Amino acid sequence: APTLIPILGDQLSMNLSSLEGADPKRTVLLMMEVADETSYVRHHKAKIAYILSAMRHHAEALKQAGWTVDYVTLDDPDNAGSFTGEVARAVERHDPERIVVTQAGEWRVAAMLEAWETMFGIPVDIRPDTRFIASQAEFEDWAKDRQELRMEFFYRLMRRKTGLLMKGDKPEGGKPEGGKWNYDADNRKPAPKKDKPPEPLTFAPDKMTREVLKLVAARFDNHPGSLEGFAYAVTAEEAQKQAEAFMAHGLPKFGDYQDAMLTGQHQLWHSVLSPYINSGLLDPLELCRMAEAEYEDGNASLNSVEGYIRQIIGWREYVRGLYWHVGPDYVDRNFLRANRPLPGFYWTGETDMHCMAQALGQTLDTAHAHHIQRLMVTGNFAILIGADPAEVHRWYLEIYIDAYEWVELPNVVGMSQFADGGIIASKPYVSSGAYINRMSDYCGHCRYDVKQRVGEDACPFNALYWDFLARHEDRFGENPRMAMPYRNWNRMDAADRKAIRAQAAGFLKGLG
Ligand code: FAD
Ligand code: DLZ
Ligand code: SF4
Repeated sequence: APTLIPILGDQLSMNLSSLEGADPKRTVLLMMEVADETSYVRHHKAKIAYILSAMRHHAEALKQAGWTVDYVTLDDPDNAGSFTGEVARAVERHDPERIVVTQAGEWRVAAMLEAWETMFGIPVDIRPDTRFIASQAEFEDWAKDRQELRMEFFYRLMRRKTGLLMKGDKPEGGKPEGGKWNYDADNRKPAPKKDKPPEPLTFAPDKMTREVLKLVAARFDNHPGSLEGFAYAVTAEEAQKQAEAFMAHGLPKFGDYQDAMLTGQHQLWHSVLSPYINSGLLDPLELCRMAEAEYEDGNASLNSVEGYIRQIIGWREYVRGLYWHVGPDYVDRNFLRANRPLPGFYWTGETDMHCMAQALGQTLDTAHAHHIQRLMVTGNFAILIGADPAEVHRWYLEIYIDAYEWVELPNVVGMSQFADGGIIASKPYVSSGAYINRMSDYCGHCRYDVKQRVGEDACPFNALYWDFLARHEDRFGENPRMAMPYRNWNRMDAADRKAIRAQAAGFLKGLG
């Protein structure tokens, strides 16, 4: 009897742990398009199209490599609609002697896998996902006995483990390249006037992708987002092209303009590789080695390359470790007791705030926005208005092409909404319009005046920011990292403070 190896939609890697040691002649790989996964939130149409097309292309690549693939499509009339239902049908079809599977990326699906052994009465070998650099045991070992779980320290451990940008033969005892671990201070340059960002690569949909686009348009008409101009890579080869283009044209300025925002641009000097890394088409460590080689060859500066590597072996690994560390009820955290519904314009992009219209519009068009748009525009606005973090979480999970719960949840609930009370972030990521104005060209195109705090034309972020601080003074007033803004707030005269708070109240009332 064969071994059955289910391959989930974010496990599109040839070197998956479940495939290790498997004999292609005695193995059936099972890939399943199922309604539960396409609909557990209202995913952006392009996200569904990307995942289904990448799955179909990966199935072809696996067959080319000599594997037997049993592929169940979404429109199969017998489709059971869930991973467990489809594995049950496959067990009937193939009568396997055992199931081998790589651990799922989230609590919800991990629980399904755990139930299979009892349910089907055959051994189920759930293997760790070795595409991550740190094992969960390593993360737990690092986290135990620590008061604070700061990314920076975990990152240093990963630098030592990988030897990336480490001097000396022995990475464990070695020194960081250039003498510092982190060059973030060099990475806050505002939106450039002269430098033109590289042209985004586009991948014209082939026949297989066109079929998927048709299926998604017909079946997920009520989901947010657009399929028009769908141009994502859907194979490992295409994703590799995008990676090479980024290394050549984006990486050299990645650090400098990491936080910059420009009207009409969602890529800038970013890589737009997260969808491919997260679904398995690209290997995170390999990308870091490519970036390191660009530094060694003198093509990219240390601040850019260190910054890029930190996002991957630092942030990405850290949020993944944290996701499993904090447990499934993290999703219910609401430290600030925020309960406002997310405004309707998050699903339409229709607002006079130009920064928001830009970030939301790009998101609805492409299912992507870069980090600072997610954190300091849409995320900032949501925390300032006191939006319900569970609802904010759902929005991010459904709207971004790279969103799987393990990576999205800590970024949203912890980093962006401070709903975990400060496990990830040491202070809330909030700002007035001044920050957005400094880092972008948005305010010049806006009907609001970023310099004003009160009145018809005042930038809403200003009053909302001060009102947020005032509302939460008992929580953040003593936080040393918030000392400066509180000093400024308390220095304003009482009448100004009152007018600002009235302005914020008026705006919030207008949101309904
Ligand atoms: P680049 O700017 O080119 O960064 C390089 C790579 O670093 C990315 O491809 C990604 O793999 C990794 N990375 C960077 N920052 C992070 C981070 N904070 N956490 C994990 N990995 C990171 N990223 C996701 O992959 N999925 C999400 O659902 C997601 N949700 C987010 C929600 C919020 C509120 C915020 C603030 C950030 C979120 N991020 C998420 C992180 C980050 O915004 C995206 O990884 C990034 O914008 C992807 O675009 P890029 O590939 O061009 O990134
Ligand atoms: C996100 C997603 C979607 C939209 N559709 C599928 C699908 O039809 N089949 C599948 O195997 N995976 C899909 N996924 C990704 C899964 O939700 C993902 O593999 C799990 O979240 C893993 O934990
Ligand atoms: Fe955004 Fe305010 Fe600038 Fe308008 S003025 S773009 S609302 S920060």
